[in-house]
Amino acid sequence: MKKILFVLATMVLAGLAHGANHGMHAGHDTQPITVHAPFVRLLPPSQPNTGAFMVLENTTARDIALVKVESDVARVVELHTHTVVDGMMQMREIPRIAIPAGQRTELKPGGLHVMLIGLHQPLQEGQQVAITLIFDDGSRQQISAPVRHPGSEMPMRWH
Ligand SMILES: [Cu+2]
Repeated sequence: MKKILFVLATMVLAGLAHGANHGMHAGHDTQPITVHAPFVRLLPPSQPNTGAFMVLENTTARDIALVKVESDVARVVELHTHTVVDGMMQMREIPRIAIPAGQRTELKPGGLHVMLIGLHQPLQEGQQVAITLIFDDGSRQQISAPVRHPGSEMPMRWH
């Protein structure tokens, strides 16, 4: 019973958050991109850089790309991917992350990610990081991503 109540409460809260989001974008009837399970990776305080991860779902019938990300917690924010160069995994900056019509693009450790470079202060576990996503149609979406250990993300299955 407790579990059911929790699930209901979560649904209600998610609904409220969704409604609030809509209010901020008076010009748009619906939010074209739904952001699932965003988080920022907690690293030791000595690390000046970290990554932000999330699943971006395109609920429209047109292709959309993430082209820029802003956050006040870091000096520079970049879009990154991982590639293998001479057998070594390397990160590199990319100009855009495509979210094809009706599909989901997953940003995850070892893959596509948002790179937060030059953190102004060490992040604390549980802290909420405000992140602004900017898409190629000029629309902006504000999200809040909790800071957590890389190993503690909720298991997600999209199949
Ligand atoms: Cu990176």
